[in-house]
Amino acid sequence: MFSEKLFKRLYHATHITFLTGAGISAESGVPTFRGKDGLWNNHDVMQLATPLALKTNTDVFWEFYNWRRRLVTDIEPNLGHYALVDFERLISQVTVITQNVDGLHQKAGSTDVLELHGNIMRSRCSECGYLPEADGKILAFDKIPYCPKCNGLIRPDVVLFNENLNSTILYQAQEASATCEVFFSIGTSSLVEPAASLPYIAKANGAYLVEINVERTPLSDNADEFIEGKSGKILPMITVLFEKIREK
Ligand code: BV8
Ligand code: ZN
Repeated sequence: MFSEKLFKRLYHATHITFLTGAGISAESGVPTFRGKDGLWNNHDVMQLATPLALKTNTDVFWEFYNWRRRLVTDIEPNLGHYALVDFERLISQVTVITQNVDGLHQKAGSTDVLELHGNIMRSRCSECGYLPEADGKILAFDKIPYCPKCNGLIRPDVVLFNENLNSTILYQAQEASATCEVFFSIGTSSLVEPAASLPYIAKANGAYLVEINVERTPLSDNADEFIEGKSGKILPMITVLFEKIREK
C-alpha cells in the first residue's frame, strides 16, 4: 500500500506540505463539490459561487451559503485532519494548504493553515470591508445580511469563481510547495486553479509527490505515488507506521 521510498523521504524531511480539498472533509459529513453526493449536483456552481450571483441573484446566493454555513456549524474534524496535526510532532515544519472553507484543519489543531479560498464562517461587507465576526457580531443564517455601517451587502469571506485569491496567501502556498521535500495532494479533484498547479510546483522543485484519493484525478499520472482510499483511513496509517520507523 505504501512504498519504502515514501517513508525514506519522510524520514529525511524537515518540511512537508499538504494540499487538501473537499475529500478530506467528506468523512466529517461535508458533501464534496463534484462527487456523487456532490454539493453542486443540484446547484449550478457557475451560477452560484460567483460575484455576479451575489449581485443579481442575492437571495438564492445567500440561501446556498446559509445552507452551507449551517452544514459546517456542528461538524467535527475526522481522523484525516487529526493525522495532519500528528505530523507536526513528527516533522519540524508542516504546512497545510486547504481549498476548503470549513475551518476543520484549525479546529483539529493544525497550526500552519493557508486558506486558499477563504472561510465560509467569516463575512465581510462588499462595500466598506466591515468584518462582522471580527466585531463580535454573529450573523443569523436565515436572511440576507446588510452592513450596519454602510448598509452594503455582506458576503461570505470566500474566494468566488473568477475572483482573485489573496496574493499573500497564494504566494505563501507557492513557497511552501516549492520548498517542501514531500507534498501530499489529498481529496481534491485537481481541477480548480491556481490550487491545482501547486503539486506541479512541488514536483518541479524536487519534492516527492503523493496523491491520496478514492479515485484517480488529472494529477494521478504525475504523482510519484497514488494511494487509493479514504484519507480518514490512509493518513492515520501513514503517521502510525512512520512513528514506528522513527523509533527504530
Ligand atoms: C482565479 C470557495 C483569476 C467558494 C472555491 C478554465 C481552465 C482553468 C481555469 C479556469 C478556467 N476558467 C476559469 C478558470 C479559473 C477558475 C477555475 O479553476 N475554474 C475551474 C473549475 C475550471 N478559478 C478561479 O476562478 C479562481 N480565481 O482564477 O482568479 C481570475 C480572475 C478573474 C477572471 C478569471 C480568472 C478562484 C477559484 C476558487 C473558487 N472558490 N471555493 C465556496 O466554496 O463556496 S472552489 C471550490 O472547489 C472549493 O473551494 C473546493 O475546494 C474547490 C475544488 O474542489 P475540490 O476541493 O477538489 O472538491 P471536489 O468535490 O471537486 O473533489 C473532491 C475530491 O475528493 C474528489 O476527487 C473525490 O474523489 C475525493 N474524495 C471524496 N471523498 C474522499 C476523497 N478523497 C479522499 N478521501 C475521501 N474520503
Ligand atoms: Zn459596509
